[in-house]
This record gives sequence, C-alpha cells and structure tokens, in this order.
Amino acid sequence: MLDFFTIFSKGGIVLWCFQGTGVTESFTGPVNALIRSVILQERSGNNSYSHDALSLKYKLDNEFELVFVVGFQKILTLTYVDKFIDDVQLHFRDRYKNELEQKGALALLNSHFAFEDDFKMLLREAEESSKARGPTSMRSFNASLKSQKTVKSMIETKGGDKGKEQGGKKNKNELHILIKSCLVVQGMQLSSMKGDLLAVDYESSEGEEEEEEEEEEDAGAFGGMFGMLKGLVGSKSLSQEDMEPVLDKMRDHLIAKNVAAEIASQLCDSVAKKLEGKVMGTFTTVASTVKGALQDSLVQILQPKRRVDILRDVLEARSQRRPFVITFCGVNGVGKSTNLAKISFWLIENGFTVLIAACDTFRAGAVEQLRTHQRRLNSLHPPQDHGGRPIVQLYEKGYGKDAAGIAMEAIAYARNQAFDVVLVDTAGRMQDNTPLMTALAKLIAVNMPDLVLFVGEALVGNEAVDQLVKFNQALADHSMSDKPRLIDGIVLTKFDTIDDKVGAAISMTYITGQPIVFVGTGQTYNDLRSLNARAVVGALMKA
Ligand SMILES: Nc1nc2c(ncn2[C@@H]2O[C@H](COP(=O)(O)OP(=O)(O)O)[C@@H](O)[C@H]2O)c(=O)[nH]1
Ligand SMILES: [Mg+2]
Repeated sequence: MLDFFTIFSKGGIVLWCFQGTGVTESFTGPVNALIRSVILQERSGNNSYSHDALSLKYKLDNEFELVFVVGFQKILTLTYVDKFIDDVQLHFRDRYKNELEQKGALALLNSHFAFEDDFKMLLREAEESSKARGPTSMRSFNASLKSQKTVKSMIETKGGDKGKEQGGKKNKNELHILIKSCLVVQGMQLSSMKGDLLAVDYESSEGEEEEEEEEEEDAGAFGGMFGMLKGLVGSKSLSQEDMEPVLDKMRDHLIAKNVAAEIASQLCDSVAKKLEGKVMGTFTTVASTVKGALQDSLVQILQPKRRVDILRDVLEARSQRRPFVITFCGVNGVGKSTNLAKISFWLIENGFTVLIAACDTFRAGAVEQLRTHQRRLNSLHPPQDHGGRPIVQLYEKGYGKDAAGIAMEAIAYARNQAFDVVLVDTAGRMQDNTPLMTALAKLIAVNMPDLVLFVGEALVGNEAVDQLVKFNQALADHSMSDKPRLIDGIVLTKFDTIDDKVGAAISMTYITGQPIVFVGTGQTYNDLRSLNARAVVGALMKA
C-alpha cells in the first residue's frame, strides 16, 4: 500500500529506504520537492505534503537530526500512517541509538542499517490494526454494539503504549540543512543607478554597532521577557511545553511587526516542529534557541529561491532580438506606475531602451502620469546622447480600450522598433473584483510576459495574504494552459513609511514562495532598492 518509506539525516545522507512492491518510479523527485518546498521553507507546521499523485507524510527527529518520510498514493486514505511513522521513528532510534549518537556524518555513512525486517513487522502491525478498526460493511444494531466494544478494548491497549523515550544527551554537531548565504551590500553611488540595485538597509550608518546591540538584546529584551526560563534548562531536550510561552511571545511579536497573523502562527508551529526533541547546550536558554531558529527561518524565507537577474535576462532577450516584457499588477494606489517609472530609470541607466505600455485604461490621469514620467526620464537622458532616439517611449491608446490588446500591440511595436524592455502598467484592481481579475489573467495569458510582478505596499498586514492568494488564484483559474503563469516576483513599495514594521516582506514571500525583486523606498527615481534579507530580519527581530 505504501509507495516508499525513507529515513535520512538532515545533512542529506539516506540511511535506509523501502520501496513498495510494484513501485517503479523513483521517489527522489517527491522527496526533494518536500525538502525544497516544505522543510526548507518553514512550512513543516503540518505533517503532510502532496506531490502530483502522491501524498507524503513526514516526521522530524530533531534530537538525532533525522527525517522520516513516507509516500503513498493520494487516493488512498491510510489512517494508520501517522501512528506508523511515529512507531518507525521510535523503533529506529531505539535500535540504532548507539550509531546515531556517534557524532558526525561519517558515522552514519559507515553504519549499516538493516531495518527491513523490523519495518515490515511494524507495517504489518499497523495495517492489521487499521483493518480491525475500519468498518467493513453495514452492521446490525447488535453487531455494532459488539464492534464498539472492540474499539474500546483497542483504545485501552493503546493507552499502555510506549512513551516517547528521550535517549542521548550529547550535544550535537550542528548539521545544518539550511544553506545560508549572505547578501553583500555593494558600495554604489546613490545618484547613479548603474548595475545591480543597492540593498535596503537599516541604520546603515550604525553598521557594526547594530550587531553588538542585537547581542545585548538577546539578554535584554528577549532574555528579560523570558528570563524566568533561564537556568531552568540545562542540557535537556526541548519539549513543546518548554517552547510554548516563548513561541507565544514570538508570535505576538511577529504580528506586532505586521506579519500576517496566520503566517506568524504557521512559522511558529514550524519552528516548534523543528526544535522539538532537540538537545540544547548547557548554556543556552529556550528563548535564545527558539529565537535563533526563528531568525534562521526568516532569513531562509526571504532568500530568493530563484536567480532573478533582470539585467542579464534583458541582455539575453536582446540577443534573441525580442523585447523583455514585464507586467505590473496589484490593487489600486499601491505604487505600480511610480515604481514602474523608477524601474524604467534603472534600466535606462543601465543602457537599455524602454517602452512603457499604458494599459491602465481605467483610472483618469493614468496615461498622463506615465507621459509625465516619460518626459522627465527623456530629459534626464536626452535623445541627443542616444543617437537622436528617445530612450524611453510611451505606447498608449487612451482610455476605455482593451488592455490585453494594447499590451499586445505595444510588444509588437517594441519588437519592430528594437526596444529592449516593455514595461506594462495595468489598472489597479481589488482582488475580489472577478471581471477585472479575469481581464488581468487574460492580459497575462495572451501576452506571456517574461516576468509578472505583483506590486504590494509594505503597509499591509493580514490583507497581503488575501491579495496574493486571490491574484494567484485568478491567474491560475483563468489561464488557458495547464501550466498557468502565476506571480513571478514582488515589488514591495512604500518601504520608507513603515519604520521597522517590515512583516509584509515575510508574508508576501511566504505566500508566493517568490522573491521580492524590488523595494520602493520613496518617491524619486533613486528610491529603488533590492532586498537585504538580513537587514529585514534584523528589523523584524528587534524588540
Ligand atoms: N513614500 C512612498 N510613496 C510611494 C512609493 N511608491 C509609490 N508611492 C506613492 O503612492 C501613490 C500611488 O502611486 P501610483 O504609482 O499612482 O499607484 P498605482 O495606482 O498602483 O499606479 C503616489 O502618491 C506615489 O507617490 C514609495 O516607495 N514610497
Ligand atoms: Mg497607476
């Protein structure tokens, strides 16, 4: 019934695996997808994941740094799997405690885990107990009374079950599954926007001081808040109860920083799952362990999963003699047109020609706003510097026309006139307005832009989730292909107005799994940045 079961270390060494009879497909694909999109992305709050036709369930053993994954066909409702995976975990730890306690990956590599027979025995037990439990056919009243009895007696035997045994008390070599990379802030002049964008930074003038301050805060704000827990815990493994008060505080803290409530909860649940059973060092507190894990997770969420290098992609498109097309979408007044103009400026500074397609044919003044930007940009980079040709042009057909059609004409025009980039401005729309959302989906499906950017304000809290989910849903629902174009990236605007309430950055990346490509930090052409994950997480963790 099971397709596969695998046990691997968090460092990535497969210790043991089982493949169901008649299953030919390799399970590496689904397991890799699980690691990539759930375990590494802090979505491990609930224990299941589906991949194509498969259902995957998994369990983390944080003390021995192991991951247990079972896969089965989605159409099967296997009620015993949750208990089964627990049983396998307990059995495996009991049996191989010594090997697992020897530190390091080498010990795991050299050990031989002959687990097949035990596994089969456990599986048989699980399957049989589920058969005994599941009603097979309609019963008469009497018969059902009888069956209730059996259920009862079963529950009683279950009560005497083995408890969770906490084995070794050694400090572990940290086998970090998370790949961390540090974004380097590049020294660039503010006035010139050549090359990659500057990263947003917090209190850039304070620089290193900030780090020290943070250390102090460990002891100060959080240490103070959870000071009562200090000293109570030596080298002991973390339990859900230990973490509960800390996690509650963290959740409230994240929400106060504007992270959507639902996402703050999911993150905290996921951190709890990741830490449960982990053995702490003697001098660490629950608060600092949880805080550290949460901080790592937040950085991980903000790190782009995909390479987004627009300058390079534009060059590539240019070599194929086609324009690179970016569509901007989002609700009203978030800053689509303004940031489109800033991005135009950045592209122009990097030597590209830009065609702006005025596809907001709805809001009065939208076309004029873009025309003003076009004039200004051309006066900053006069045509005489570029062989007499305006470096940025506006493609517009006035108001009330079909936006998808205008975008298509603009792209064709750009191709003829050898523009490097087409930036498509669209009308703002509320995520609940079905006709307008359908129109946006059509515009994207018909024109197949290279990049679909969602523009969102950094001011939003819970609303961010709703907007993004519904925009993505609309794009998926109204697309004509099986692989619909969804949002590829995010422009986070008005970042200058939110002080340290930077939670929207987390909510938006967590929901879409897509990177924040640009950050708008004001109303001038220079106010465009890239995201610095560490700076944002620093602001987020600050008390
Ligand atoms: N402070 C600040 N204001 C911004 C930013 N981006 C846009 N705005 C302002 O937000 C308002 C709406 O912008 P607009 O581009 O017209 O929004 P659209 O309806 O999405 O096209 C304008 O007053 C902009 O100046 C930003 O990054 N920071
Ligand atoms: Mg606009």
